[in-house]
Amino acid sequence: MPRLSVQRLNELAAGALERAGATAETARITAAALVAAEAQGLGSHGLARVAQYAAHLRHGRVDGDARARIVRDRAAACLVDAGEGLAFPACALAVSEAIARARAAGAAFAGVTRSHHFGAAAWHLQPVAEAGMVGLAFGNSPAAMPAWGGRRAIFGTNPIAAVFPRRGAPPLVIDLSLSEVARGKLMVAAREGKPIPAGWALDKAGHPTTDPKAGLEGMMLPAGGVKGAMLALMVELVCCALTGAAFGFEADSFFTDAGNRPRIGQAFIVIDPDALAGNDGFHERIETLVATMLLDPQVRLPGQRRVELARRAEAEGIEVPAQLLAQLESLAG
Ligand code: NDP
Ligand code: PYC
Repeated sequence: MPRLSVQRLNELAAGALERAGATAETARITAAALVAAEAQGLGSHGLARVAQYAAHLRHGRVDGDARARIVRDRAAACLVDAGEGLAFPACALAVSEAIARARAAGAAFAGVTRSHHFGAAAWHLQPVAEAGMVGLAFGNSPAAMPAWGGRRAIFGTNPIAAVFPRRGAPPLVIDLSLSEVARGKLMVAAREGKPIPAGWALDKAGHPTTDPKAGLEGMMLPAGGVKGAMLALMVELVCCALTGAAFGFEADSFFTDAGNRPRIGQAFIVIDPDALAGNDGFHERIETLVATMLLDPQVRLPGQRRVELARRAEAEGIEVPAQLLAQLESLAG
């Protein structure tokens, strides 16, 4: 498999997005997030999304010239309008606002409306951990799961993420979809011609399937049954009722080139531990829990695997399937 440096992949991904109509700055920020996801082992939210975003730019599903801006603003809360553009610049603005406001107020909420796919949810929280604060991220996505008991897709796979900084160690990073797995994992399995485990998805007739293509045409199953479905409902409400964004059932699939502008929402909460237990108290509590967890040698901390993979990718480059690389090179011209 060809191996490319992180820098070369950034150039290719940014080139592809710019050629499809994104401004140079939007293309740069978006490419950095997708390459970082690939480097962290999240192929479902990495380079494979470049072609998807480029197709959305070309089909007018996303405005390549959009400029994110703050449209509502009160004390520790603010709302960013992504302007129907790619999500990454809008989320970066929301997170930097939330950090600044949490520093002043102790905690802050920043919502994003009229947005698009925001990739791996935890990516956006990196600056929060670097600022020594706790961050939570929520995003809704096009309908892929039924309400509990229903047969029609209404909620997205609706990822949630959290970061908790540590002193002298990588932050704890918890980052998951509220479906059994991210839908992007079906996209990757379909590309590789591999079956998916039973329990991930239903086909369009509502029967359990191990065929990723049938699963993409059908529905995802919620993580943990009714509890995942309730959390997905909560994410729709936090990301859309609070921001005015479109619900999952109002947005066309990201996995098709044509469709509407999804106009979905994201939300970020930032909390300064210094306003609560105090920084020393916060870190003592975190390390006590971590040390207790690690007494069991079978346990690993969430987030560490991604950091190690990213370090290795930075040093050794990233292996990219030949077909995916050819697609990237062709899109970048
Ligand atoms: P995974 O099932 O791959 O991982 C879920 C979480 O569990 C991660 O934090 C992972 O940490 C942790 N974890 C898994 N196994 C262990 C273990 N043995 N010990 C400790 N921690 C463990 O996630 P999903 O498939 O649900 O989601 C993948 C990505 O897709 C996420 O980044 C998510 O944000 C993104 N996504 C984005 C969507 C969007 O619309 N933008 C929609 C859906 C998903 P670790 O990373 O360290 O393995
Ligand atoms: O991977 O679950 C997912 C997803 C939903 C929308 C886009 N990707």
